[in-house]
Amino acid sequence: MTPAPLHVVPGACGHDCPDTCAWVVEVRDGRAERLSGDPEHPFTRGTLCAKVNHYLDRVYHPDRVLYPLKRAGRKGDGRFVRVSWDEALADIASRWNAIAAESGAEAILPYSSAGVQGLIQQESLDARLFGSMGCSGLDRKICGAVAAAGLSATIGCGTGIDPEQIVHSRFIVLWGTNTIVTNLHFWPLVREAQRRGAKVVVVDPIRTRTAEAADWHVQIRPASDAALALAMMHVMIRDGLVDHDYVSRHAVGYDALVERVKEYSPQQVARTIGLPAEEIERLAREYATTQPSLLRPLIGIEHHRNGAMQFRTLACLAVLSGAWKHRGGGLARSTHKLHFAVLDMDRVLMPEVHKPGVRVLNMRDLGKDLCDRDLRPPIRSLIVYGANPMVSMPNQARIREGLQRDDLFTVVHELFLTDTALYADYVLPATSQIEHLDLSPAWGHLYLALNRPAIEPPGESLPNTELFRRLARALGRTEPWLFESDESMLRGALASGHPWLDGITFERLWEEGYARLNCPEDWRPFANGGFATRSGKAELYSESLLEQGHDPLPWAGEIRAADGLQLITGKALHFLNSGYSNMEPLRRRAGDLFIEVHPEDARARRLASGDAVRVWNERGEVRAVCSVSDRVRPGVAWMPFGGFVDAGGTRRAVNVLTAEEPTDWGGGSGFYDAFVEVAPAEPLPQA
Ligand SMILES: Nc1nc2c(c(=O)[nH]1)N[C@H]1C(S)=C(S)[C@@H](COP(=O)(O)OP(=O)(O)OC[C@H]3O[C@@H](n4cnc5c(=O)[nH]c(N)nc54)[C@H](O)[C@@H]3O)O[C@H]1N2
Ligand SMILES: Nc1nc2c(c(=O)[nH]1)N[C@H]1C(S)=C(S)[C@@H](COP(=O)(O)OP(=O)(O)OC[C@H]3O[C@@H](n4cnc5c(=O)[nH]c(N)nc54)[C@H](O)[C@@H]3O)O[C@H]1N2
Ligand SMILES: [Mo]
Repeated sequence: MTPAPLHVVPGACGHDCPDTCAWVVEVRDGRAERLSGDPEHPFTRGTLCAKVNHYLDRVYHPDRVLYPLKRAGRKGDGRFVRVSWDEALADIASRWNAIAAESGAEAILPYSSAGVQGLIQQESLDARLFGSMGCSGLDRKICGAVAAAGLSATIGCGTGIDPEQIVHSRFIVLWGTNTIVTNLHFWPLVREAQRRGAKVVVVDPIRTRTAEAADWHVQIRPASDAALALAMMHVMIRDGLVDHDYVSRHAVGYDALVERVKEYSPQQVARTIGLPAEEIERLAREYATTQPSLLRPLIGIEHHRNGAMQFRTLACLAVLSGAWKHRGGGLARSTHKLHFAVLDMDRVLMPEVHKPGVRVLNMRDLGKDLCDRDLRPPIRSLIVYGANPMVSMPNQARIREGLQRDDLFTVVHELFLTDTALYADYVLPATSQIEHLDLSPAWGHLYLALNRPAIEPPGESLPNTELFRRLARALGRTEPWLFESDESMLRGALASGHPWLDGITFERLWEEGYARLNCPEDWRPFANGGFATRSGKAELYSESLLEQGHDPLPWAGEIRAADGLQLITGKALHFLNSGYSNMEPLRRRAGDLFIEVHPEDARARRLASGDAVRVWNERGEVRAVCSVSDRVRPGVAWMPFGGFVDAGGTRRAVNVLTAEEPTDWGGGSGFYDAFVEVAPAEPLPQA
């Protein structure tokens, strides 16, 4: 018998990750046999990651939700029965129509995040449908928004140079980012720069894998980054290491900044930062004098109460050094806006059809808002897609309490019965990335990829876009723009006429898989100033911040101190946020939920490695295994974020310990300003 022919279909990873890898799927007889990194793609270079190497196990996982499910037990206990799409859609539509008639459509909250990160599956027809209904809006500020807002206060935007230009840098500071774990495909470029003579510094309170691989680990106290940047500026100003030519042409507020940083000598702030003054001095001098120097932050430092200020001060540092003038110098963060500024997003989202003036709720506050009896109108229905807030948002206990409300009607569109889905009235089956069409812009590089569907959706699963078409129909809507096809929306987005998209057509992407935006190779966005601030210059002093009630000058920001250990809950190697934590062998490799505690703190609490411990604060408690480790500083503890059971086997996540703590500005969440106590627990039950 001749074997069925093999089809090779190019696509791109849709996970919320800066790397957006291009992949190739080998399909035989309708079944994906192999999925591997595209060897030709300059960023992917033929490799995937610890998670996506198991992507096909995710696609064909026996636990995938394949049919619409209706709740048959109490919320949270996981009993569901299979129903038809028609039945589910008709029921959802009639309930929503009733809620809208009684309380107004604002009583319905669509809740989505970047679970599928792509141009149309992440957000397109949903924005048109829910926007035109006048449902509550969602302020999606959990990831990246604070960084962008903080940088914008100084340089007018949240992006910097093309990250690939890092190979031209000579002094690289990976500032609060764990590249080897979270941005793996960027690491070879860091290495290449190192081979060409660059020094690689990591600023992180934890000795991460990335810190271990760097030339210099600056192990600061959490949230003291702004203080460190101010002390570095103090040294640069004092020692004549400022690029005065650049600053005088392209910045405002220098004299006021000079006054301000007088309070931040390395001696004065050494204790706050938790480093010897000499180390701060040396970092400042090497950073200023080794050009091109590059600051590379991702997300880590935005998850503190002073998150925006931390980013604002980093941007000031890059202005004083004049590094923007040099190839590979300045600051490199998310490239998200570079893609979205050249694609025609208004064509996709159609803001003109949205009802104006609707209430907007911050995603961080889901638990609080669901439990708020005074909220007018109350949230009576929730539809969640591309997100798992029960695990990923702060204050899990409060979210659980909210989702348990009998008078809340919850719909979840998912691939798996996540912790959020367990509380749904309806769970609707979603496609995986190899089953739908999308365009994949990247937040870690400038390659735009087309993701082609490689296999048929299993069971009755549907892409997000198709779900919203069917919901619109069930709601009795007839406007043609609620039913536009996926391909038509993608073609529309590509037809912006922006020169960076010249020649990047749907046909070309279909054939070639991806294309680099037509950004010049040697692109130095701020070499000659041109900042998109109100003054048109880099704002070391910011009138706009003053108007919003903030200090117009950079300062250390509010650094929270409390009893107990400051708990950092960072990204885990084997999980993608909460994703993959339901899968063997990834769960096995990640092991039981653990907490890393410094030897001094362990001694004071009589803890040893391997001990079963309780970790708690005023919000809740989890069980973990203790790991005594000098990867953390005294006073700091680390736990991985993402798993869905604690070490005692209870379905609760580290976010039981975090609060809906707003950041200074930018609307984010101070996850990492959580403080906990740790004590021995009774021995864990044998696994
Ligand atoms: N394997 C894996 N990869 C991922 C993800 C995942 O879950 N797993 N998630 C993806 C997502 S959504 C994102 S946003 C990115 C995030 O990518 P990163 O920003 O690199 O990841 P984080 O773990 O959020 O934080 C980075 C580092 O900041 C440090 N940090 C915490 N507080 C401070 C501080 O006050 N100062 C300094 N200097 N450092 C601090 C943490 O210890 C951590 O090592 O990763 C993406 N990639
Ligand atoms: N303590 C702590 N909390 C954190 C963080 C931290 O570092 N520490 N990091 C924060 C950050 S940076 C982020 S980005 C958030 C992430 O928080 P979330 O956005 O909630 O991320 P995930 O947990 O990955 O949940 C995404 C869900 O989308 C589903 N999904 C995937 N593809 C599709 C699709 O095509 N359609 C539909 N309908 N669903 C799909 C996945 O199965 C998954 O369950 O978490 C934040 N929470
Ligand atoms: Mo994120």
